Amino acid sequence: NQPHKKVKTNETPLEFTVLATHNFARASIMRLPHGEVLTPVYMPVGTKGAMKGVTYSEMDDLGCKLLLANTYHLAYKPGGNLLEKVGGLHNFVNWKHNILTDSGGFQMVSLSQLSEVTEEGVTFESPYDKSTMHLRPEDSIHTQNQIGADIIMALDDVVRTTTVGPRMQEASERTTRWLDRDIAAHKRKHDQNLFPIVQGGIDPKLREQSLNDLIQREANGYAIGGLAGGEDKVDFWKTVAQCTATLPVNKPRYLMGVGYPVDVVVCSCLGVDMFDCVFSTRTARFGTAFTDNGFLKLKNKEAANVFEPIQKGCQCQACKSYTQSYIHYLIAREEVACHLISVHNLNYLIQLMLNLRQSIIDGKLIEFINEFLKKWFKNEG
Ligand code: PRF
Ligand code: ZN
Repeated sequence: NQPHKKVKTNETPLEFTVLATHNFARASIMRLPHGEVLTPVYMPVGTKGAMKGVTYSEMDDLGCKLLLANTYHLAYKPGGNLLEKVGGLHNFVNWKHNILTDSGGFQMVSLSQLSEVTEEGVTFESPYDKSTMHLRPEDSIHTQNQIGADIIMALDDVVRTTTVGPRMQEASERTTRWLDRDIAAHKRKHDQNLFPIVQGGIDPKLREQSLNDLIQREANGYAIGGLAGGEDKVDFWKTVAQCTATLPVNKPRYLMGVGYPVDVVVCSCLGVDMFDCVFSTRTARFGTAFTDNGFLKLKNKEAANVFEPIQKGCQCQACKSYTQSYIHYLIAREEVACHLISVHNLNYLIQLMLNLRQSIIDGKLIEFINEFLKKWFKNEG
């Protein structure tokens, strides 16, 4: 297992080149220490240093160039020290392309009622063994430096999107104060990009304050956090639009936790460049596949009589080799069914982004959107 060579040696670990635009939508190339990423991009989530049900070599075959992992899970096991000793997560899992790590706070807060947030940081009781973990901005960045991802995330104070009043304001302002501690603690500025996370819920004034504060800190890219948490769709879109309209045009924008096909298409049109979500693989484990005509529930008995692939023309392993009927039969019996549907869903999203991106380059985004929406909502009349 050779250590992976970094392909970029310039002093800045991120170069972002916009190739074409259509209104707010952009087709770009993001150059990172482990190679180029074409954006808009969907990033599959391998929470614990592994994809659920999909190997890294399969991710490579799907053309994935940027994967997501979580600091909290990796800090718990195998731990930052071990990962540092083997030369980082890339080496540990033998992944030669890019990795992004989330900072951990969001997972701690969303995974448990047993977490407490103070100005110092997040304290959390592990659901695994009841041990307590303290995660201050300094700890999150230290662990992320040890993990060695190409993009690392600021520790943010995340509250429910629908929270209003002083607690939302406190969370948003604390996120900025923690960012300054993150920046001070960050020891690998030459080869790891620290992305701040815009907070402020769905309140335009708080978002504006957060945007202004973070933009002043001049990062290589920015994330939009605190959304996709049960807020109204219109509030969601308005907030994304406000953020993309204000963030610098020459830097990548990452919308956290969004990966529903219609949402990634709409938000790409609003100027988002990066997405991540566990939805594609989670829904696959419940037997649901993404198709051009919307969701396909392979558990339904109708599938037993369909002797065609999940999606005609799809080049994934599942569609090239198997019928819906066979996958329907497998679901009740074998783990591999979830695996096949996961591979298909990941391939679907990766290809969706590539097609959308190409349509921006070809000046055909409108046609692409018309076609996508017409097919996606076909079954709903
Ligand atoms: N912050 C962090 N990770 C996240 C989010 C966030 O706001 C979201 C959005 N709900 C998903 N993942 N650090
Ligand atoms: Zn497929």
